[in-house]
Parts: sequence; structure tokens; C-alpha cells
Amino acid sequence: MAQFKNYINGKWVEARSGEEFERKNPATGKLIGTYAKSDARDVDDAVQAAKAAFAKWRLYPAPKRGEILYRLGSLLAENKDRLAREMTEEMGKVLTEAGGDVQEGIDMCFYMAGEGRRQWGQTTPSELPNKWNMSTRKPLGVVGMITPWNFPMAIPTWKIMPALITGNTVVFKPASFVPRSAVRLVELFEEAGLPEGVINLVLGGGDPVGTTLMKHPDVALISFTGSTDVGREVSIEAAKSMKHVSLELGGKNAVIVMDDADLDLAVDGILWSAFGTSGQRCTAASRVIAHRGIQSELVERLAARAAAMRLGDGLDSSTDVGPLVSGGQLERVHSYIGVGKGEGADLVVGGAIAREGALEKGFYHQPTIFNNVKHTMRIAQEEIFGPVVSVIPVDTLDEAIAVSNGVQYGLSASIFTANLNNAFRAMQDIYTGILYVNAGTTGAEIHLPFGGTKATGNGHREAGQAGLDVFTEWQSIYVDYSGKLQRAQID
Ligand code: UN1
Repeated sequence: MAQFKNYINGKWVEARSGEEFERKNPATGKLIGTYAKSDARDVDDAVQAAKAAFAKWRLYPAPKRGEILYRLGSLLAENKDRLAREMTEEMGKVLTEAGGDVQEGIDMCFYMAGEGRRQWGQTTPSELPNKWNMSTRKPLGVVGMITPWNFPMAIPTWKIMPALITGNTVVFKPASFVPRSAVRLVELFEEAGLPEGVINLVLGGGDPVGTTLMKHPDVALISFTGSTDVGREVSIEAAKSMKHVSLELGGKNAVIVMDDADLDLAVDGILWSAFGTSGQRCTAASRVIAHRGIQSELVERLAARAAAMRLGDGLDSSTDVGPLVSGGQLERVHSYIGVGKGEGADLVVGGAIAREGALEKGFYHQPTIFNNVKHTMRIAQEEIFGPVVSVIPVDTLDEAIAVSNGVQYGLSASIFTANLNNAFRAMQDIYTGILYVNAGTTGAEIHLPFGGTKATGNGHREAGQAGLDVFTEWQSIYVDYSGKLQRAQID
């Protein structure tokens, strides 16, 4: 049986406790491996290693850091097929989507490698003669990363690459459902020649590993992706030691379909963003806001296509929808079927846990559509994180926009319309971090800012150049070469 360890100060080491935990394939129930079950001592070892490494890494020229990231990107590309297969086994998403997840990681490596030569600051005139003003980015120090299971490669790279290129050192705590993907990423970092201590991997549960990281006095920043409830706790805990916090949290993303929309395109877009990754994306479409003029035709077509989707092991190329990540998630998602029925929504397709034949060994849920949902219902307000979508009828664009904005989250939204005026109204009035016109709610590209408004986050963005801001402090520098005391605002 494969055994996976922590990576601390350039060495693969067992947890101090000597204990391990297991991870099984959510499609088949087969054991994948055993993993170091870490505690506060391992976190402290990792933080101390990262702290020592920071002294040198911060001075390592950024373009040279970029060369390591570039090598890592190439290694990820060479190993893409293997990494994707292993990811599907570990968390269930279908193989093509696992490949897309690895591809996001590759793209992020190459993109951030380039940032090694592009860490621009400003130079400006001074208000005084013979004085030079400029600003420059500085790393924070040791940064802690707590990452989710739904994008085992992409999301860690969104955090790790900008952190490293700007000179921080990292303690990486992946979700305990996807430790192997994290080990693979770190193995390739080792092969790419990252100096020891610059990245450290600590496997184990949120408590104690994540909680210790949040409290640790030598950690400067926690970058967390996960639920809004946990994000709030991270924020409260980190505030006690004045840590920076960057949060990417929940979503309740809506697709608006106007009566002038191309319905073929809308149906494709909705199915892809509602049921891709079995609905386990923070960008997944879980609401369809349908103009009454096309509601019944849209729902009929969605239902026919959803009913024909094939559930199965994501390694099988005929599978459309893989399992959910765990039995606990399956139960959680399924509980919303009862909630929706109880609230009076019409269940038009799906609604059941799928157990026939080979599905019996995995955590499968049928793609599910509720119709005639009121936007105040719990199924239209709460993040479900599974293959469940609610259709909410509206009469006007104004109403559609109000419904789209009428949730606590603000990650992604989309509008299908052939009318330019409608599209621009949506761009102006929908208050989300990401907005699509004539596409579903998923598929963000890595060179634009990623993140959301309101309870989706705390104002930061990952990816793009905006991603650098989280991992750096600005320093403004004034050089006075006048040879005398010049007093700003006075002389
Ligand atoms: C997430 O679900 O947490 O935009 C990230 C997308 C992907 C990333 C999703 N590129 O759907």
C-alpha cells in the first residue's frame, strides 16, 4: 500500500505521532493510500523550516525564482495524464475535467514565472527638489495555505505560485480528501530544484493542522479556500495575531436566460456549469433565472438532457457525471432534495442517490432540477455544492438582476441574451466578482482576477496580477539627495 509523508525542510518525513489516515476512491471505495496524520508539532516544524528558508529566498532574484516555476510548469505538463488520472481516483471528477484542473496549474506556473521579471512598482516625482520617490513590493514571510478538495491542483497553484514568485515561503495544508495530489505537486517542486524549506507540506485534518497554522505566531498570512462558515472562523482566529487573511468562500451562482436567448447555447452552458465536477465548484451554477417566455421550453430541454447524463467512474470515458467526494457530502447534498420538496418546489428530474449496479460502491447523486422555485427558498439561497439546480421564473430583466444579486454570495453570474442592451445592463448591475455573457458560470482563466463580493470573500482576489497583492506589502521609498533636511508638506 502506498504511503505518503509530509515534506519538511526538503525531506519526506512521517508525522511526529507516527499516525496515518486513509483515503479511498469515492467511485469504487478502493483504498488509495495512507497519509501522515500530522499535529501541532509537525506544523511547528514546517513553520520553522519555512522561516529559516525565508531569510535566503527573499533575496533570491525574482527572475531566478521564475525559472524554477517555469521548470515546474514543464514537469506538470509532462506528467499531466498521470496527475489527472490520480486526481480522478482521489476525488472523483471525470478525467477531462481533472486534466483541465492540472492545466490550470500549468498555466499558473508559466504565468507567474513571467511575473518574476515584471514586479513593477512606481517611480514618481517628489514634491521637493533633489529627491527620488518610488514604491516596491515586499514578501510577507511565511504564508500558510489551506486548500480545498474540489480543485486539488489548480487552487494550490493559484496560491503557491504568486507567493513564491514574490519571495514568500510556504506551509501547505491540503484538504484531507486530496493528499496525494498535494504530494505529487511537491514532488515536482523538488524535481524542479526548489531550495529546501521554501515549500513545506503538512498532511492531516483541519483541526489540528489548519487551526495550528492559523494561530502560529510566525505565520504572516493565511490564504484559505473553503466554506463561508470556516472562512469566518479563520478570519476571527487570525485577527488575534494580526495575520493577513485572504478568503475564497461560497457561491450561489445564477444563470439568467432571457426570452431572446439562444436556447441551444443556454442549455449547453447550464448543464456544463451546473453538473460539471458534479456541481462541486464554487463557481457552479445552482440557480437558473428564467424569463417566463422561455421557462417551460428551457426546463423541458434541460430535464431531458439531465435525465440522459451517465453517472459513473470518472476514469470511464463514457461518464458524464462522477461521484461526490465523500459519503458525508452525498448525505449533505441529498438532504437538500427534502428541503426543496418541503418548500414546495417542483422536482422535475433526478432527486435520488444513485445505487444501481456498479454505482453502489460510490457516492453518486442524480443530476437534479427543481422548477418554479421562489428565490427566498433555502434551495435558492444556500450553497449546496452538488448536482442540484433551481429554476426561478421572472418577468423582466430588472427582476432577474435583483434575484441574481439577492443572495449573501457574489462569486459568479451569467446572462444568456442576444440583446446587447441586456448584456450591458447585466455587466453594470450584477454585483459579482466574475460575470459571463452567453456562457455558463464556470471556466475562469488564470490571468484575470478570481474571487467574489460579499460573503464570498474578504475583498481579495486570486490569480491575475491582483493575486500578487495578497502576498506582498508595498514599501514606499524616498531618497533625498539634496544634502540638507527637506521637510515634506512644510518647505
Ligand atoms: C472553484 O470552484 O473553487 O472557474 C474554482 C472555474 C474554475 C475554477 C473553479 N476555473 O470554474
